[in-house]
Amino acid sequence: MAFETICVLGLGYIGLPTASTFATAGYKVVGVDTNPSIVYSLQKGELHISEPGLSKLVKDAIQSKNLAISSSPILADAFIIAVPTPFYDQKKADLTFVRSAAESIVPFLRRGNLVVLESTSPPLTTNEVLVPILEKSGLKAGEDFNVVYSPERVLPGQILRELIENARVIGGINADSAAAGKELYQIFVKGEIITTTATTAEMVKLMENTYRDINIAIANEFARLADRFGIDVWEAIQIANLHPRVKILNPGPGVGGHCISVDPWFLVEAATDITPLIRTARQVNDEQPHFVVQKLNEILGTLAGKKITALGLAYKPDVDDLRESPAVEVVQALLAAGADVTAFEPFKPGFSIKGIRMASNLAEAISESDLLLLLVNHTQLKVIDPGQILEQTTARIVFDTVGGWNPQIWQDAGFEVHRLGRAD
Ligand code: SAJ
Repeated sequence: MAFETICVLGLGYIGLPTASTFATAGYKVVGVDTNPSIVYSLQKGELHISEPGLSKLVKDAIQSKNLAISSSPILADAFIIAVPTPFYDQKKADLTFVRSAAESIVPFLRRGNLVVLESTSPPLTTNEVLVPILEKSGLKAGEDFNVVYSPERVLPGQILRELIENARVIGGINADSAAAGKELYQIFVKGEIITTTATTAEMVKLMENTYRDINIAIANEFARLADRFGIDVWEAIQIANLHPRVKILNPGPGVGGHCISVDPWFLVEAATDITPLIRTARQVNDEQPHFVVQKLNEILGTLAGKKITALGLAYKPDVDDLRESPAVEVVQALLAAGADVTAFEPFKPGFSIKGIRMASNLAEAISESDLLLLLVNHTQLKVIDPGQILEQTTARIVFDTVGGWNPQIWQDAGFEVHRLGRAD
């Protein structure tokens, strides 16, 4: 099958890099988004999301005239659906965007086309949700056109590199579909391309993120145990990880982002009766911001009226993404407990949270403070020199939730140091 025109639906963190990468590889691509302001800004070459290298890639793609941005699909050889799959408050997957993207393809679907679903989805979505919608075209999936599920597995902050270098799983509704999907992604993927069934590919994606969630949950429980038994969890993890078959992850204030904190629920929703471990891990990680707040209450005696400087609000180090961020949950809980919170997020100094004072730089954030709270291990927060800031802050207590600061150096500079997972 020869692909000449590719239509990518959903121009977010995955769709936009994917569309631009196909375009810079020489293929005609139409990127579709239903949000008019995204279409308008992209047509002017302005990005609505931030990811290293993406701005240049999109500009190159648009300048090459291979990438056009539109609000509706066109006739194409391949359609790639890369829309979000959020979840409702009841922890249920919301497939509204997947369904409407599929519906929008129906009038343009032709014999010989390939349709790819990339959005993270509950098991069986490709076969039981996507295929019936596409067959409204009167064509038969697997005979007249091909359908695959191929999840994105790239790490925010490293999307452009991982898109090309990571192994790619292509799950077809039949063997011909899988072969067509492999041919499409061979255009730019340098990692291994593995073909399998659509449902296996759906499970692979959910299993990867669930595995990571459970491993972070055990690290968070180890931090609580270390605190209870009077040891330093960071030291214990370092020693345990010398074992050749042990790789414990880092504890922290919780698990955020739009993937790991969401995807395991898709499995719990799909099979509640057989997923107690997955559910419990989610609950452990969701409770972690409150564990941090409880520790702060113990350190300060009370939170009411205490001036706390929260350093970092992003969901993880060195990104500007605050979605589902545990750091944001911590500051909101501190506010609810009556603390006077100032926050500094170096990647989004203009961000605002009701009731929180946002500082535009470090000096402003720390000047009037009782306690400095490190919530995100951003490189520029990790390298703060306690000796240098001692005179700039009224705070003499620090609480490090991410193991970013060397306790000895901070103590030597004159601070009382507390760390998550370390009884002091
Ligand atoms: N975290 C910890 N301790 C750790 C590692 C992470 O507390 O040792 C926290 C982070 O601070 C963050 C959250 O977990 O709040 C998730 O961060 P992450 O770096 O583990 O993952 P994401 O959400 O940025 O990206 C994940 C990746 N999945 C896996 O590593 C299995 C990525 O490859 C996926 O493409 C992405 O989810 C996705 O889109 O599904």
